[in-house]
Amino acid sequence: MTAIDAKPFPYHFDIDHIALVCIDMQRDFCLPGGFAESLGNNLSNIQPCIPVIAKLQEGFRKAGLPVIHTKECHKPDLSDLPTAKRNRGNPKIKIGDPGPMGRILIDGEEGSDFIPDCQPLEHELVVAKPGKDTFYGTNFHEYLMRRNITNLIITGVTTEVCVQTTMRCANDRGYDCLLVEDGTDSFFPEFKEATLKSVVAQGGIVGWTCSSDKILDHLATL
Ligand code: TIU
Repeated sequence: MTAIDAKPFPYHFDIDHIALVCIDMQRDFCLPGGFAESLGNNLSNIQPCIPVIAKLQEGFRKAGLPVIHTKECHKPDLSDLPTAKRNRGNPKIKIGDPGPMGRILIDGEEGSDFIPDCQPLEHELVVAKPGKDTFYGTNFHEYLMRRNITNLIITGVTTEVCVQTTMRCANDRGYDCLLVEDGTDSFFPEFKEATLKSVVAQGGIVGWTCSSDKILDHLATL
């Protein structure tokens, strides 16, 4: 067992049971012409976490620790897209419609691929998920249980949507989760701040947070 200085108290973990989870670092969320921009979001708000996540990926890989990537996307026939989701957002351009990076949020299209700075390595797990919760409609839980992974270091976009949803659902399944403060961003900075505060409130009701340098410093000592 080892520990990182974190909020609301030190985060204890065993190095053999930890993984980095990078949520939805896709062109559709981070680049012009994608899903997020179609919803009217200001993309500049989520750029700061990109180099931080790239550095964490490098640190985990150097330490020989698992890096897991998720991507929010749907099947080309839209069979996994509920009407309740398709009907939300921009009424003029919806999930599945053609955009500058291919069909919006569809698996296999350019927009649903990862941004160049956060590309998975060939052997790393990529979880294609139809929802905000990484466990919904995927084999994520089975994968983690098979590898005896109990501790998740969580990063990605957007903080209060897929990141927070996944963190809460992971906590309900028994995972100890740490959300990296500078390794996540929202289109709404106030929502990011509220999420960071809410997960550690009430004695860490959902988990822990800390900055990436604390994790990277710790990995460097291994
Ligand atoms: N719109 C928004 O903030 N997020 C999403 O739709 N998905 C994720 O958070 N990945």
